[in-house]
Amino acid sequence: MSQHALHIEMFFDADSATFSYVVADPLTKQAAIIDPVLNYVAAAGQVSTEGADKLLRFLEEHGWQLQWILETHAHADHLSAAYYLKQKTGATLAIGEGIRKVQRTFKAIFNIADSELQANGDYFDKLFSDNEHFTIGSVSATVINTPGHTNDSVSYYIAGHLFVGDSLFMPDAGTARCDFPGGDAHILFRSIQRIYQLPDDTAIYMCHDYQPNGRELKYKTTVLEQKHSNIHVNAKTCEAEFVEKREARDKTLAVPRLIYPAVQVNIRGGQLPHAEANGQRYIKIPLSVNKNN
Ligand SMILES: N[C@@H](CCC(=O)N[C@@H](CS)C(=O)NCC(=O)O)C(=O)O
Ligand SMILES: [Fe+2]
Repeated sequence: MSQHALHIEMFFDADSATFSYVVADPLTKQAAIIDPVLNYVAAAGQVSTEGADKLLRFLEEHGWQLQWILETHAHADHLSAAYYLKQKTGATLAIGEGIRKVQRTFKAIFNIADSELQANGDYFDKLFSDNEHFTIGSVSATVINTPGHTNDSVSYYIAGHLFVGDSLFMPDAGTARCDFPGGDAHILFRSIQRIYQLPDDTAIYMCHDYQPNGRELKYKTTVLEQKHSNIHVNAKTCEAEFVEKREARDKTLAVPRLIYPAVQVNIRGGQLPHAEANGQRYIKIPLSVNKNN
């Protein structure tokens, strides 16, 4: 196995505070991209691919081929560049099998026709089950289901490196919110216990960092550091204590700025909604009307 040769490169999208990663096996020149971001200006409805093009340039410069596009979950805060990258490279787009539930939930919310979304994992090439193994070139990787933030959340364990999506954040930021449809703080706690079973020196890579108290940007920590000092779940925290803390914080959080555009594109694997009869694609926003007004 070429564990020693693994190359991990972090890319940061400042607009959504999202980390994307290129994980490559230089021996076989095969690579994966985790959680790529599609740039989006909401007011203008303007989609562009600068971030994804940077990833493609990086692969090209190294002579690496994109084998996998891996989503840790259907993101609610940014659009995914997965479909764009898939079109450009022919790579396999994968996500956890819980995406079916997420698709079902949001298909109803957005009133999407069966002809456009079946909610059976369509739009993705590969649905991972819990503990499933796969390889990036000659490097072996394992999928660990880590739901709680969303139903489809997974972490990718790749040769001693764990990409946790939105479950844990840096120790001083704690954990991801659990108040989206399908989110559950009890379930997130149990997912985190699974992560804490991994060896202490396992490197943990964030999907976001919101830089609490204005500290410098951080994207990497270890299982040991999390167990020692995560402000929401350390080695001694019990489930009830976590759930109380998590739910209290969730009540204070605003709806993510891009939740509607992001979710309706990301349940389609990063594809924009079908064009209407006039050839134009639209993003839908379900309105909630205050009856007192
Ligand atoms: N202000 C950000 C918030 C994004 C957000 O809610 N992020 C989720 C992950 S998708 C989260 O867990 N946030 C935790 C927190 O803000 O404490 C936005 O509007 O996009
Ligand atoms: Fe998220």
